[in-house]
Amino acid sequence: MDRKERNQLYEHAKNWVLEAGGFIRESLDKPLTINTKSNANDLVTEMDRNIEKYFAENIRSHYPTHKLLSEEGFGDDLTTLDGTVWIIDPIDGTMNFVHQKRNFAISLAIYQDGVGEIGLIYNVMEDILYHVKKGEGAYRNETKLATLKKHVNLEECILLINNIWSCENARINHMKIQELIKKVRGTRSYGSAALEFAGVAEGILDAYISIQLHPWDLAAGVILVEEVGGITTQIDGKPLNLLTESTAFSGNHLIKDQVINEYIELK
Ligand code: 2AM
Ligand code: CA
Repeated sequence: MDRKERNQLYEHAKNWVLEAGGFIRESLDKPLTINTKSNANDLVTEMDRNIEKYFAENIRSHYPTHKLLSEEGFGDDLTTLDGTVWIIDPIDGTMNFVHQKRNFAISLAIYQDGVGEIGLIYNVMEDILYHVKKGEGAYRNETKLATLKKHVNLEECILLINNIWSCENARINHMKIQELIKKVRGTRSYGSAALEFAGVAEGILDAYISIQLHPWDLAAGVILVEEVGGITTQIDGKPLNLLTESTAFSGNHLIKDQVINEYIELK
């Protein structure tokens, strides 16, 4: 994708993200219909659907050849990432949205033939936009993000981890995860994967692990973290596949090797 095309796409995407954020803020006090999806704690509201519909309609009218991969059903059924693909989570951190009315984000990424070109993560209530154009720097609002520190000992790390992974788990050796939790300086869990990736890219959090993310939870975050010299893989070090649900590690290369080699045992 050339620079001119990327800039034009970026301007549209940014304007739609900011406008969608405005709709959410304006509607925050109105009553919400809340439903559940894969389990009783996996929430969705009509706001998730309305915001995704807004993006789908805009993308289809301005860019009819582009594809959309998204959470709430307005996207395309994709079997490849060929062409220009928008990957969108209209509200990442829906549980936070419902219970806290803050700490949620809009996550939007644009990939060209599988390569991440544009990433936007908008913390709606704090009005903080993380944004990246591949090769042109990653930003938190107008502030350029620094390259990640290369050497951080695990003992000095803040690790993002959902506590549930450290309990009995069919997919991972949870005793090793408990060892990792004891090893690091501290753990955090924000409840919005996109904001967790943004924290890693900002360098205020050192590593993120999850055993269940969808493409729209991580697509923008991956581009942001990569732009500051970090890496995102599956939790066993294999490359991500953005067409399927996946495990994820994100952070600097050194922490990745330590975490994956010493603490991750998939069953
Ligand atoms: P969501 O809010 O868009 O559903 C919660 O720790 C993070 O994991 C959120 O980013 C959430 O995205 C994501 N997530 C992925 N799969 C999930 C699931 N089955 N249930 C709840 N959260 C899920
Ligand atoms: Ca969501």
